[in-house]
Amino acid sequence: MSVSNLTLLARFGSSASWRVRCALNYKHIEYDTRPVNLLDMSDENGRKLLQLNPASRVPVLIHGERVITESLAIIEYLEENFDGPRLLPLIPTNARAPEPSHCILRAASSQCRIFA
Ligand SMILES: N[C@@H](CCC(=O)N[C@@H](CS)C(=O)NCC(=O)O)C(=O)O
Repeated sequence: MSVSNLTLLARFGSSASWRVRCALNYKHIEYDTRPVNLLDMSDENGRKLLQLNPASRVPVLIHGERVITESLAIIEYLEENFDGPRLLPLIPTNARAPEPSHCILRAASSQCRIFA
């Protein structure tokens, strides 16, 4: 799959951004990074973030026309759409319980808004 149109809106010190960067690099996926200054979103990258994610949080992955927010959702998207080393264990869909993923999403969403 071509990856030339993969862009990550991210912040250097953001753990959620690093989570996605680790996944991208582990899978050897090429991407462009657009750094966002969460303290001043008046520049182009900041305006892009506000346009794509009204929650004004990074990371945001842009893949062509698709916009994906939430680091764990991005990681799952990468796993399902790109080749490379696996990030998640191979578990048949019908054997997965919904609870674990809900718990993980809650855990990730409980990250405090340090810039609010
Ligand atoms: N649950 C989200 C958390 C995203 C998040 O909180 N990002 C922080 C940086 S680590 C952020 O953008 N904070 C800006 C703000 O809260 O205004 C995820 O996993 O992507």
